[in-house]
Amino acid sequence: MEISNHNLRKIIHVDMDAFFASVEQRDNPDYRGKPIAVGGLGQRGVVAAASYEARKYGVYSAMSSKIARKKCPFLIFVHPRFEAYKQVSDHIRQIFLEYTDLVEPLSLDEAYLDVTSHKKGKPSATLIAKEIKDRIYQETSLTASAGISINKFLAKTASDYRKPNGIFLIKPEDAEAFVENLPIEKFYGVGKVTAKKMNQLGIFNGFDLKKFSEYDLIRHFGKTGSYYYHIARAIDNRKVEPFRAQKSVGAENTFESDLYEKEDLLFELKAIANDLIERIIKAQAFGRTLTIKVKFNDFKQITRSKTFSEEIETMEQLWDGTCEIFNSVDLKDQKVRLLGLSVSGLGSIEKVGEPLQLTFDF
Ligand code: DCP
Ligand code: CA
Ligand code: CA
Repeated sequence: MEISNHNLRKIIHVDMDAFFASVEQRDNPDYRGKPIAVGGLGQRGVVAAASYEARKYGVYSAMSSKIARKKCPFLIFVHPRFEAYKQVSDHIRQIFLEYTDLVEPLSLDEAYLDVTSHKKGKPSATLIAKEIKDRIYQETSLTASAGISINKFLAKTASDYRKPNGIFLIKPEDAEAFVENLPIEKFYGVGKVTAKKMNQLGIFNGFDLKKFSEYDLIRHFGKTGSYYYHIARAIDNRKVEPFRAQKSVGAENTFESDLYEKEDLLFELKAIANDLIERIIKAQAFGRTLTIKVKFNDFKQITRSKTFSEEIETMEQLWDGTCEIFNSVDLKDQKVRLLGLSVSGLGSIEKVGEPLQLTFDF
């Protein structure tokens, strides 16, 4: 597929280096330059984070402390301090938000930023990423790695490419070749088990992956097959969703007196839908599943849902969907004391292949 410079986005992925371990080394001069493991305490402990010095010995996250100790006899085990990590996490998030509102944290130490349009008047996404890295270092004394590209998948892959303290840009015109040469185990979303299964199918890099049809990949890997099909072609149209952690967004109203007439109920429902669409747009929280909640005057409650083929992004879509579901609800001649509407199914990995229309110069 041809990648043109029109309809492209600018996405940055930032990920802190050896996060928990680096915070401990920062706050404890004794640990600096030494192999340390955060966590892993106790008989059956597991390493949460390993400093880069420890990694030289082959100590990694999720390794049992027993094995870690064998690999590195001088390894220093350190108790985690989650408040300290949370504080850094909040701090870097504030930095990100100075550049764009479209910040989607993936975990405490990493986030996607959509800087297609941003708040600082910078000429390039790479300069923004560099400035963010510098500011993180100046303000927290910690290093981060950043990846820049046209979508989430490529930006995430890029941030990993020059770790630690690295920055890497995958240019639009290089994206396909980059993915073709990428070893399959380096693909975000391909774990050890999947990598092994892919190897058995003769897939060792992006080039091999591209030889498989979407149909065959879905046959072998289920729904995720579609994700693999698209990322093999450097396509990932998932949006950066600031409120991704949020699973649903809703609005409801309890009436001053119970309602009975259908037209009264529809009138109230429309007001609730108006509230909801405002929240959806504000949070950029688009989902495909719409749920109506009805609480009767005896406090019994029912919910009815429907999943639509498209995400609900406009009042028209929301209202059409609401009427469709509401008309199928049997109210059994009972009085209603509360109505609610919610949208769920926000931002899923299956959306990678959906078309996206945007215009800007990279
Ligand atoms: N973490 C954890 N358990 C794991 C993996 C990670 O508790 N199995 C915690 C500790 C890490 C933090 O999450 O410091 C961030 O995880 P990353 O995967 O980003 O790894 P690091 O930041 O430690 O290292 P890297 O420099 O490779 O990003
Ligand atoms: Ca990290
Ligand atoms: Ca991380």
